Amino acid sequence: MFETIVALATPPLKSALAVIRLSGDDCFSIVNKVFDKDLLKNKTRGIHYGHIVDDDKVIDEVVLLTYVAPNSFTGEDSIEIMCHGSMLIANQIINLFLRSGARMAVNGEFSSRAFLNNKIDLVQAEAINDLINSTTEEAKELSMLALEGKTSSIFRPLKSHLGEMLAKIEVNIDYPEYEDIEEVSREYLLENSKYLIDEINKLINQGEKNRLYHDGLNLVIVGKPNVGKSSLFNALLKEDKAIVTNIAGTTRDIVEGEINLFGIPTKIYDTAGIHESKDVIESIGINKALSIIEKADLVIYLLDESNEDLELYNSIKDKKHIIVHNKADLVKEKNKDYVYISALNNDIDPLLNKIKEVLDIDDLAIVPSLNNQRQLGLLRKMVTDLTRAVKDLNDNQPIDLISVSLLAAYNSAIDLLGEGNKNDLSDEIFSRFCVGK
Ligand SMILES: Nc1nc2c(ncn2[C@@H]2O[C@H](COP(=O)(O)OP(=O)(O)OP(=O)(O)O)[C@@H](O)[C@H]2O)c(=O)[nH]1
Ligand SMILES: [Mg+2]
Repeated sequence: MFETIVALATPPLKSALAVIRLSGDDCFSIVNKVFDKDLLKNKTRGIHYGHIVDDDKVIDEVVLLTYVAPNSFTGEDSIEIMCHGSMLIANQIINLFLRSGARMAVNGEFSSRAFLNNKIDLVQAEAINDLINSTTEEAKELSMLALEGKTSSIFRPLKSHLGEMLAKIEVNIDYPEYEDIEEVSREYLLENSKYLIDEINKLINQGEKNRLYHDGLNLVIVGKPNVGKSSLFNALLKEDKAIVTNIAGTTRDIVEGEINLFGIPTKIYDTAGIHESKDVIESIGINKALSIIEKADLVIYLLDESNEDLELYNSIKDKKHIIVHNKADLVKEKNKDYVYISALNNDIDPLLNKIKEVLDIDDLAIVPSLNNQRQLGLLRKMVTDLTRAVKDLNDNQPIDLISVSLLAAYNSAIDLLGEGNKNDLSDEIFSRFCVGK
């Protein structure tokens, strides 16, 4: 029994049309109370034109889409109302439904109902939110793969494989007296645990790469004064945003910009040139530059023909970084191992190619992947549990003990798809969604 929920599914702004959504056992009877046609006489999936009325007063002329359980997104009886896109009208209609017995939906409650009613698994539910938040074509494609269930279906066979191993152990432990039951061998468990570890590690690698499409990338440009950081920033942004002059110490504050870098939503930070400075303002800028390195997923350490600054190099060397030589137009003899660019001339392709290489983007074809923190965390936990099983098998530990580790891995697989205790999971995950989704 599900209470009937209602929410505005479109943005709360003036627009041509607004969509109000209801879902739950009573939605036909609730809407029927304020609609000037009888929806209960013939409860079917359909489109209905009519008026929303409050006693005799017409609130709006609307079109209703009706869905009958289980053939709806949520798996429940659902109705979508298209009204005129005035917030006054939308609020009046929603208030009528609230008075008639519906309650306001909380964030993500429609998706959470779809999940609770087994219309979608948890990976698909998370994809709905990813889809809405996608800012690049690639991120959208990844979300669609997950929403269509393709991502879950690359994982399900691994879960079944593990389930089969556990079932074999179970039979052996429960019925040791039956001689005709094939004894589960240590070799079988070892071989299959190793196989699963390899396969899950492949999923983790792919997920880590694809995660960037959703999470984005922070790219920080650092270097000594005057090497051309702001020029490179502008070239990447294709816009004259940062001030460029031939005076060392031009950039003081951090300048930020956003670009779509091979489908990855990327924030770029231009920083003050790092050197010993007595100037108070410049020193603050330099400290800001050093602290933003902490936030970087990728640092571009820009040099010109002047010497490298070892101290600066030390502060970035533990980060993923690329050393780039700017002002290639002035260089007579090039070192074949260096990445050369000329920011001034917008000649930055060698850097873009290097970024692709460092982020392994050529392999980043859009394939189904488990790529959010929750999913990756559970995959890593599975690897840890399976690795313990392998170690215990090698140490000749009892099969009971090994089954504990395998069962722990299996439970993570269940959590990943959201097949365990659904109510435990849903609140935290769905609270990140929009209302009406
Ligand atoms: N020849 C040449 N000059 C360049 C190139 N890139 C930048 N410059 C020049 O180098 C000078 C400094 O450029 P900026 O981009 O302001 O350097 P910056 O690293 O941001 O400098 P600060 O903000 O002072 O740290 C300017 O005169 C640019 O025109 C390049 O590829 N070739
Ligand atoms: Mg600058």
